[in-house]
Amino acid sequence: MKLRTLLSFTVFGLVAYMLTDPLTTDAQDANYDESKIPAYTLPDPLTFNDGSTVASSDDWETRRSEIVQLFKDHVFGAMPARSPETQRVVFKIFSESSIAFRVDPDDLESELVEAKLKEFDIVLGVDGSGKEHRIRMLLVLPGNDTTNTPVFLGYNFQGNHTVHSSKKISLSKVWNRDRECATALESTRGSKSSRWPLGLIVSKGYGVATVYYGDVDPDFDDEFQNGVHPLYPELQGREDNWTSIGAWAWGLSRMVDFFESIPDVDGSRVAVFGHSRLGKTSLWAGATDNRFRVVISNNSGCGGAALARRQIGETVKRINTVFPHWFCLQHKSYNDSVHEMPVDHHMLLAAIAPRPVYVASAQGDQWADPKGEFLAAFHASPVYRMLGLKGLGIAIDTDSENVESVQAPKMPVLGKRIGDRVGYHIREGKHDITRYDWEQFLSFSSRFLR
Ligand code: GTR
Repeated sequence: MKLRTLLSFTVFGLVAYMLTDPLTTDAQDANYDESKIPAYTLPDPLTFNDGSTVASSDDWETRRSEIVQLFKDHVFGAMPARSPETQRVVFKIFSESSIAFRVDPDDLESELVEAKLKEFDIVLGVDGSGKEHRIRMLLVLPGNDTTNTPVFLGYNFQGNHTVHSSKKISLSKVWNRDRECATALESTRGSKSSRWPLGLIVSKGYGVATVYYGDVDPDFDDEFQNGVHPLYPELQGREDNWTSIGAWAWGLSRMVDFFESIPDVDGSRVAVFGHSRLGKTSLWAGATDNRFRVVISNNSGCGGAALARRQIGETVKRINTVFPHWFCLQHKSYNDSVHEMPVDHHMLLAAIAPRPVYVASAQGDQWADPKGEFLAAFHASPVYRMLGLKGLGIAIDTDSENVESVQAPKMPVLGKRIGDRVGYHIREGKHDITRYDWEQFLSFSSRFLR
């Protein structure tokens, strides 16, 4: 074929692909008009399944367990039960080195901070065929000889080596999300470093722990044949099947088991965070495991912090269709009847109470419904208030404190963090994690991790 013919075929193919790709067309065709949101009533996190009221903080743990169970049954699926056996940690150190980071890599005059890099291979279990399931964690610690460090724990999307350009970090050797190559390319080192301001985080005395999420479960629909799913085959073939988000959340809990077994990290001071699908994951991990001291979701949208009933931007039907492995079978039954779900996502945030939860949105990320993320934070807040704590704690059009019963609060202004135990910000810009986001996570968390 002549080069020009090949080129025109390629351009034609690309245009045809862009017009037919469900990700592009659905995002364009989605509803972004507030006036078209159907009327909805949110289920009340402070009413028990039997209709009785959660009268006092003594009732909360029982109601919280009910909410978590509802999310298992209707949204994210079941999880392997915890036992001393599943929590037994087997690991080995893969590498250990020293490094120094600029607090601001764009400013060569900024402070240089010492840090330690450690890589661990952690065994999560042995599947039916006798194959060990291992993950590799990158742990970045402040200083040179720190113990009991509070850490931010979160997955990365494309391999540990993408968080910083240092050659001391090993290249990811598993399925790569963008290219199906066995080992990641050298050229991708540090490619996501703008999302990981390690110098800034370390300068505040925190560590960072990260694992490539595909190490726990590759992110495609293979009917749960790979990743950690073969470890628990009994959790498949049911309406509340163990999903990919469920597997990633479970993996985060196993990482806390690991922290509890090493001196470097204080396992009781772990902030779990995640962006986008991994923000949905961090919320689910935070709800199911109360060892996470702080829970942070960034641009998590549909299936994360955003209220499903608003049906604006990404919808339950669309997410279930394009990413069937993220949610359980039962969740698909709400594709056309989201109002029948016994939960909405303000209850996912509430299930983290009394622990602090932070929700971050971006103005240019309407697909994730920033307003729905904010409203979920707002409607989770009465739970905190019932517990004698301040949730979002916003006063709306009045001077009084804690006016969290007002039905239609206004969106906070761009670039201004609000809240108390429930924190929120919306910034300018697109779907991403920025240094600004991190500055907010750090200052929100400092009260609880110190
Ligand atoms: C999108 C998806 C979102 C979000 C995002 C991501 O395609 O529609 O729900 O999770 O991916 O994870 O980057």
